[in-house]
Amino acid sequence: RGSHISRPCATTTPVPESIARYHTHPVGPNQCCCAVVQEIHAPISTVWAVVRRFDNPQAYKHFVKSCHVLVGNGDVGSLREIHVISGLPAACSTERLEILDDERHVISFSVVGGDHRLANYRSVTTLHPTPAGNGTVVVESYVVDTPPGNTKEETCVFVDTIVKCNLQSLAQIAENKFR
Ligand code: A9S
Repeated sequence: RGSHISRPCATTTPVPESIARYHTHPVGPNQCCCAVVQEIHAPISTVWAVVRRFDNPQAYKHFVKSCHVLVGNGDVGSLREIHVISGLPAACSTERLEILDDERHVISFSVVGGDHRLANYRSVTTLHPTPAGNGTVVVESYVVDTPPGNTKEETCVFVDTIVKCNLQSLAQIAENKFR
């Protein structure tokens, strides 16, 4: 894709090659790409049941006030419109489900509209068993256009903060369900 170069997203926690391949995105010169890793003390099946619901992101994303499915039944190609709580530099976002793989536990969506500054946002979330085998490691990576007036670093700090909040909330919910 022109000047887009595929490379694995940067993480502070190292991830094995077998996982990194899901988080290798084409990244343009005016885009940035980062990834967040979260360990959850609950089985993959419990975490996946929450994460796979494209129609219900507000179950764990506290910034989402409401979600309406515009097109589809939660299968690939479905479109949703989310409205976000006040205090954020946005009110709504239109998002398309890109991948939903119940075997490999991969979900991906892209932002196709809205009134925010995260143009061309696309994320991939994957679930993996912890080495001990009774927990889940969540890896969520994203690519996004660097908004005019911001640096790549600023953009990654902003988005990482949101994704970390989402994954910490996901951990709490899954751990409470499993307990
Ligand atoms: O929803 C996600 O999985 C991740 C992010 C980073 C969502 C960001 C957001 O919905 C806001 C929270 C409203 C922040 C969008 C698309 C733009 C923002 O500015």
